Formats: sequence, structure tokens, C-alpha cells
Amino acid sequence: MMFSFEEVQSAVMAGEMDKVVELTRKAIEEKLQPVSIINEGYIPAMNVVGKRFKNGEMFVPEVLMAARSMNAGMELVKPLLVEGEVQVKGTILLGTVKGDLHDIGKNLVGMMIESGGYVVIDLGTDLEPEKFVEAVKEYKPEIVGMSALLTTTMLAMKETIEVLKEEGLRDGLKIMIGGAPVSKEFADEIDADGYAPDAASATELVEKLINA
Ligand code: B1M
Repeated sequence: MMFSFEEVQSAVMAGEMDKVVELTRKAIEEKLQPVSIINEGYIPAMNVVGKRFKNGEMFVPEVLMAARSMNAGMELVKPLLVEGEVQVKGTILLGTVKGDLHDIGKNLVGMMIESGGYVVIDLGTDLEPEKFVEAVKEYKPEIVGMSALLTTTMLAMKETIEVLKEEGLRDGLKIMIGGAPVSKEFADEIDADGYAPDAASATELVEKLINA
């Protein structure tokens, strides 16, 4: 049986990790381009998963299973991404803000951005503004991405941006935000450079901000 993108997409959507791994091995054996396994296999599947989740047709455990099965496939594909094929286009620091422990969406966003050819440094959750400051100094990223899932913690995004400004790190840095309670309007209000409603648009936003 030949490898098909439709099959790997269905396996990712269904969260069938073993099948994703088997099909990815098959794709590699058949000498498919590693980049196309990601771009034509995994990403379209995760885009569908994102939409279904939004519409209430899929639930968190299923979304996680889909993401994990994509990750399992990515582990096989990653070492084959030779330099030049997916060049490192930039570095993105990612984290969930102070007081907030939600990380499922952030992790999905990170995976998607990474599969778009960027280096993602995930700082974790419940991050004091100072953690972002330290990491910006250490990694010198093009973009800082903040996630918040609680109406009470979205204000920590504003605080983080203020602290970055106080530290003189805001200039030349792009800041993007996301998470269920935040919006484009909120991003404008707190002087972030962009807002993305989901993981697929987050990758597009990264592209836009880096090329701006
Ligand atoms: Co909590 N929780 N939770 N929770 N939780 C919500 C967010 C809530 C809406 C549930 C509800 O009441 N209906 C509610 C918030 C209410 C509000 O503030 N408006 C809530 C609450 C109240 C709480 C606690 C306070 C509950 C309590 O203890 N009383 C508590 C707070 C803990 C804390 O953070 N300090 C709490 C705890 C938890 C768990 C630990 C049990 C667990 C988190 C596990 C984990 O993340 N490791 C949890 C979960 C799972 C949820 C729900 C059910 C699902 C969130 C999720 O993962 N969605 C959530 C209800 C819901 O959303 N239906 C809820 C799936 C994920 C793929 O979507 O995170 O939206 P999402 O991410 C999307 C986009 O938002 C966007 O892209 C992602 C992918 O498409 N996005 C970005 C996210 N970050 C981005 C960053 C970007 C760009 C896009 O750029 C940087």
C-alpha cells in the first residue's frame, strides 16, 4: 500500500499515534520530502482539528491526542529536515502569563510555529514578567508570544509588556498574544503587535510580524 496524505491526515485527526508513526515511516521510505509530510500531512489535519474544536465537534482529550500523534510523527521527520530546506526563520519565545496554568493551546501554538520553520523556546506557564525579561535578554528573540486563558490573568500580559518597556527591551521586539479571553482590541489596548485566535493563524501572524 502506498503512502497517502489523506491517510496520514485522517490518522492525525483521529489521534491514532501508532498509525501516524507507521505512515510517516512509510512516507520516509518512499522518499517524500520531509517538509511536505508536515505541510501537506500534519498541518492541514491540525487545522481541521482546530476548527472542529472551535465548533464543539471535538473535545480537549481528542485535540490532545491529535497533537500528540502529530508530535510522534514530527519526531521522525525532524532529523530529516536538513538545513536550507526549512531554514530557521526566527526565534519565538512562548509562555503562559503569571497566575495561569493553562498550556494546551500554547503547546499547540508552539508546535505549529515550530513546524513552520521557527525556533520556539517555550518558557512554560505561570510566568512572572521578569521571566520574560530574562529570557528576552538571553535568547534575543524576534517575537515574544504570550498566552492567557483566564479573564483574571489577561491583565498580566499588559503588565509584562510594561515591564519589558521599563527594561528597554520593547523596541525592535514583536509581541503577540492569544488565548480564549483575549482579542484584537485587547492586543491594541495593551500595545501588543498582534493577536491570533488559533494555532494556524498564530503561524501566519508570526510570518507577518517577522516580515513586517
Ligand atoms: Co480551566 N478554565 N481553569 N483548566 N479550562 C477555562 C479556561 C474556563 C473557560 C472554563 C470555564 O469556566 N468554562 C475557565 C476560565 C473562565 C474565565 O476566566 N473566563 C477556567 C477556569 C475558571 C479554571 C480554574 C480557575 C478552575 C478552578 O480551579 N476553579 C483553574 C485555573 C488554574 C490556573 O490557571 N491558575 C483552571 C484549571 C484548569 C485545568 C488545570 C484543569 C486545565 C488546564 C490543563 C492544562 O492546560 N495543562 C483546564 C482546562 C483544560 C480548561 C478548558 C476546559 C480547556 C482549555 C483548553 O485547553 N482548550 C477551558 C474551557 C474551554 O476552553 N472550553 C478552561 C483547548 C485549547 C486547544 O484551546 O487554550 O483556547 P485554547 O488555545 C487556542 C487559542 O486560544 C489560541 O490557539 C490555541 C489553539 O488553537 N491560543 C493562542 C492560545 N494561546 C495562544 C497564544 C498565541 C496565539 C494563539 O500567541 C502567543
